[in-house]
Amino acid sequence: ATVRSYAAVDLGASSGRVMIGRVGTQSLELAEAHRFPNRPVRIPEGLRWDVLSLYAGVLDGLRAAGQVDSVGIDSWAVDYGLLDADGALLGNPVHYRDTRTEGVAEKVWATVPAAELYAATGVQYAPFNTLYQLTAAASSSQFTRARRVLLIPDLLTYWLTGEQGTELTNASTTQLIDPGTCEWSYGIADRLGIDLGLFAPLRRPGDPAGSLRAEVLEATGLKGPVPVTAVGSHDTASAVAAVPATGERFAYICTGTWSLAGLELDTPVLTRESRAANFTNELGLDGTVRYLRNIMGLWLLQESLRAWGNPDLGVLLREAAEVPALRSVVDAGAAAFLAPGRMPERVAEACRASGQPVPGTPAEVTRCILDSLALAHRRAVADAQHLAGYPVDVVHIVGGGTRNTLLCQLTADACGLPVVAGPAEAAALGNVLVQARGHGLVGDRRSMRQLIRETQPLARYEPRGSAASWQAAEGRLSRA
Ligand code: ADP
Ligand code: LRH
Repeated sequence: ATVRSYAAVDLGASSGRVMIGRVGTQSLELAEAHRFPNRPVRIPEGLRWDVLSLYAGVLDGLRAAGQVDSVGIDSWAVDYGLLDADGALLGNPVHYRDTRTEGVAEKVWATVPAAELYAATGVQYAPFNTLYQLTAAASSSQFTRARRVLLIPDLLTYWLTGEQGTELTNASTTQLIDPGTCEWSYGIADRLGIDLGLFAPLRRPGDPAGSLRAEVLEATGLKGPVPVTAVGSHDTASAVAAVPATGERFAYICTGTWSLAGLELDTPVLTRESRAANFTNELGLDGTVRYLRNIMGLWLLQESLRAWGNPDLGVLLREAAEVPALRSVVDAGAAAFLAPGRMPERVAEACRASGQPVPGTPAEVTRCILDSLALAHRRAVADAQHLAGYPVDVVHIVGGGTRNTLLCQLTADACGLPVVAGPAEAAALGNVLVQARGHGLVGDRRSMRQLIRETQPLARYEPRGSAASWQAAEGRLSRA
């Protein structure tokens, strides 16, 4: 039987990796070729992605992966690089946690009211939506020289192949796409003076995106031609494609630096209630809608670990499991936790401000973070079902957070639903399978999910205890 190899480049906010997927009609194996840290750098002008070091990591990874039938790239959303008239990168891409967008949304809403923006784009409010970033950048001298905006995966694709495009699932996070038509929202861009000509033409998952340039072949030792295929280049789109669900009635939580919790739907939910609840309608494979809420996620723990000098995570999680449950909780959806720095102190301050016991030791802070995340998962899963009128009977957790068994169990307890956890490298698997689909090795989304279910290790967590303690904790937060 035919087995083909695909390289999935998956860039997360905490690490980048190049994974090799070997796919046959009944088989799927994933192996890590190379993993490298993603370290944003603060310079006088602000917080920036070190995109050259990421590109170097991609080249090292492709070299380690060896000969493959195709390459696909996904990364975190919303951020972009600017190219000048010669196609050269203008400065380092700005990090979505940079402060340049503070107060920008209000200015945008003075021209296009928030309600109209939501009706047209379906995108939740987040200060870092590309729309607000472009508005913040508009008057800079760098921006006036820019002739092209390439989202991060599209920028790396351009460097690998010399070809420019804008992949749709990631474009849907810019707040400039109409989720009903899956085309640019020309009206919104026009009113805000955003030149959509800066973006390269849209491409969809599965579309060809060029082939590795001769220089890249030389740098990686690969033999050409090696095609690059557009995948769900938003990491969350690729991760959702790899949720190993059996039926349709499931919720998912993609856990990594962020927790993205919600549903896969056929049509967007653009109601007033949905906007008030800050749910987003991002695009997935085959025109599906990823109806979800952004939750701060394991960022809260990553930043705390950094503050503590990176102690052993396994030991800390075992200690946290011994701390009494739900002593204090914070709102893990709050934008107050977006910026880097002083995380244990900020968590403790939030507990103090809401009149709850203040966690002191790293184990106590960790427990508070995990309880708070589980609580935010519970709220998002409940709100999504209610707002979309779409009840579910199981919650799938995918991404790096599936390695945190305490978080998985707490999420099952909080949601009062069984949790199926895995795969941990969901984004890479979704990336691989879209490439394999182009070669006819897998069929529709259902069969992609089935192949993952049959080949990848999954763990099941049954809900324990009663909902009462979670309801009470929710009450403490809403009074805060
Ligand atoms: P991203 O793609 O956003 O960079 P990942 O999906 O790689 O994030 O998930 C990273 C997170 O997974 C880490 O912040 C950590 O909390 C969690 N994680 C990774 N390995 C383990 C582990 N062995 N035990 C518990 N948690 C883990
Ligand atoms: C997760 C993610 C998420 C976005 C955020 C900026 O990696 O792509 O879906 O909202 O990064």
